[in-house]
Amino acid sequence: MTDREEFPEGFLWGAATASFQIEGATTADGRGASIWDTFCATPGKVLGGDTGDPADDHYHRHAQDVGLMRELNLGAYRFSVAWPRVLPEGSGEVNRAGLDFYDRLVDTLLAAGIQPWATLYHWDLPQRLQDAGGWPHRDTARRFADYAAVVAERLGDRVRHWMTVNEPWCASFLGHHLGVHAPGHRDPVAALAAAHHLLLGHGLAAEAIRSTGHDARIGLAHNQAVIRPHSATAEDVRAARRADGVRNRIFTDPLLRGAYPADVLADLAHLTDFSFVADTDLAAIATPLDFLGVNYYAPEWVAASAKGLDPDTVSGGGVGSGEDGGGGAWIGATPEEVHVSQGLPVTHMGWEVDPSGMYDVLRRLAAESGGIDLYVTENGCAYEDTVTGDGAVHDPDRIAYYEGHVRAALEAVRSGVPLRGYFAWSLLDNFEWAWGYSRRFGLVHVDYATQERVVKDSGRWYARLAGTGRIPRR
Ligand code: GCO
Repeated sequence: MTDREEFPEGFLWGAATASFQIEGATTADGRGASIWDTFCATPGKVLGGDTGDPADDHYHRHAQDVGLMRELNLGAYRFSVAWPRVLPEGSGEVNRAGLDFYDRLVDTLLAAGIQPWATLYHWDLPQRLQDAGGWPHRDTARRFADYAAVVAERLGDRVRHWMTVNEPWCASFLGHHLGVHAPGHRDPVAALAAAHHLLLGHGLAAEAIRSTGHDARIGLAHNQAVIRPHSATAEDVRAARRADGVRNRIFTDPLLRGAYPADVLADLAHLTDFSFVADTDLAAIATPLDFLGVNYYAPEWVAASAKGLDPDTVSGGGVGSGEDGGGGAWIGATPEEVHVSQGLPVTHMGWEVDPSGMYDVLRRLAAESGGIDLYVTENGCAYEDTVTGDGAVHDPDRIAYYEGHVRAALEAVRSGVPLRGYFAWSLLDNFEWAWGYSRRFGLVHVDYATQERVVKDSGRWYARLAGTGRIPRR
């Protein structure tokens, strides 16, 4: 290892996106409807009534965007496959035109010397499967494995790295408990069943991918929260344990240990007896991971109650690690438990900027995951951007965010964490879920009216980092 500014030789630098957030073309070439198309069409659910069109029209502009990836010196590109493009009804007949798009994308990436890293589920469940019960319904896990097999059969000769599910916490709890993501339900028991079936779907899909016989390395992208007690009181420490259980360990324990944590089962006993878990499920979920993807944005602080705290600094539990949870109590929280902001600088999402959380999350997951490779599969920030008269986007805050978090990641690597790569979120400004197009995370600015792309100063900074493995001096 060289000095404190340089990553190890071979460290992988990439950028990440997701199908619904960038592709547009929501009805092109046989694509079926997803739950996010339905959610967007439901008045009041998405800011400004924004939808998945036009997004970045990536479906038609992928070759141009791969050119931008080359300009940024990316070694890898993390994208997601839209299930409803491949199986418009969620199961049954394959839409060849849908698969053909991903075929073209993969070939274009390989021709550019960029590794394709594919996420199979980044929240765009086919509506037809939602109509049949969605993730609270066990059969959806099996349909997911069938879909994974179709995609892996077609792309597995060229795609080596697979993430089955992106952020099961968001898909289950934001979608089924807080209701701020599709399908917009507020049913804690259904949310817990959805969380379980997303994990089961991961396990079954991993088996399906491996059964193709292609050389596959399989992981999952988990948004592990860094949850800190607001104070050292026993009550706040207990609140942090409880929040950590339902935010993190309810996923990492089944994945890494093959069991749900006893304290979480006890904390949730008033809601469910977990009878939706079948005898063979946890063995399937705990199938060995080849790597673990870590999506990290911001730490969060919790307290047992708002008593004595500045009311302007507290919000309902359940606002996970930087996700737009929007308040409400996290699963199983007492009515009093809250999140407490610390008055740190915030991004345009209102997420507090504290790079030490990156070091903490990597150290913790390295300790819990038994030495498997870790990749930061998402890290980035939203700030308000404008294209200046000289046709540039000057975004010093975003550069500062990346520099701080990449430096923290390097410190983790120097401490022995087996972090093998980092994917910036995101390559392009894109559809930020319930925030619509109002939040810009891209290294590249997108004018949604003209579809013009402009590489931001942060994109130029990242290109120097990705091209040298050294943290650029400013
Ligand atoms: C997530 C998703 C991304 C988001 C990004 C910013 O982590 O929520 O994977 O789709 O857009 O994280 O919120």
